[in-house]
Amino acid sequence: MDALLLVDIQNDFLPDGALAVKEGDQIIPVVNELQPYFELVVATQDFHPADHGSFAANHSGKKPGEYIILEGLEQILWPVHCVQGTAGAEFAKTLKMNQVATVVKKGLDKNIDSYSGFYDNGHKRSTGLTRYLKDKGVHRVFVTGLAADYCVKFTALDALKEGFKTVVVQDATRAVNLEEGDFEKAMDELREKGAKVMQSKEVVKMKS
Ligand code: VGL
Ligand code: ZN
Repeated sequence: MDALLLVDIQNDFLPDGALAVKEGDQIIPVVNELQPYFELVVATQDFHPADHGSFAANHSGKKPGEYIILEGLEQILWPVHCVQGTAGAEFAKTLKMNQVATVVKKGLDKNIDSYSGFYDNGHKRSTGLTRYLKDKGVHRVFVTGLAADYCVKFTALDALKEGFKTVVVQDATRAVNLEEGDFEKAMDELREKGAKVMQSKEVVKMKS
């Protein structure tokens, strides 16, 4: 069975959000169109406590884009985003949620960030997503969402490591692009590690 993964399609990653992804809103109609072709749809939600260690504001004198060591791991600092209980953490208003079977929350531990929907960045704690998908008989995942160079990339890389065939839907994701070219770099790395990069219209054709 195939599953469609919707990674972090939340207000703070849309163009007016706290950690805005350029054109992030443009993926929503694409993702909504894809959903009916899948028997299983799972969403992830970046869901930080206000005192999260990945926020520059929680480290005096630090600005977004700077690096620190957080509990032994290199951590790039972000603007405050996706704080539990705020509108920024909510799913995009136009994202269809009626088909979403479960929501996997991540980034809850203030001492470690979690880009992947499967594990924290130290690969210490599982979110339970692998077990959930395997119990449902999923062998292949199609990854969409935000952002291509962070949470989508790390979710897809972990999916490969966990033994899933992995497809990234290129027009259903956009990048933060802290450096120019990060989108292409992410797609290249994903292909190199064994993921397939497809267009949504190819996915529709294949599932029709
Ligand atoms: C993300 C940076 C920090 C993402 C989440 O969803 O790509 N990026 N938290
Ligand atoms: Zn985050």
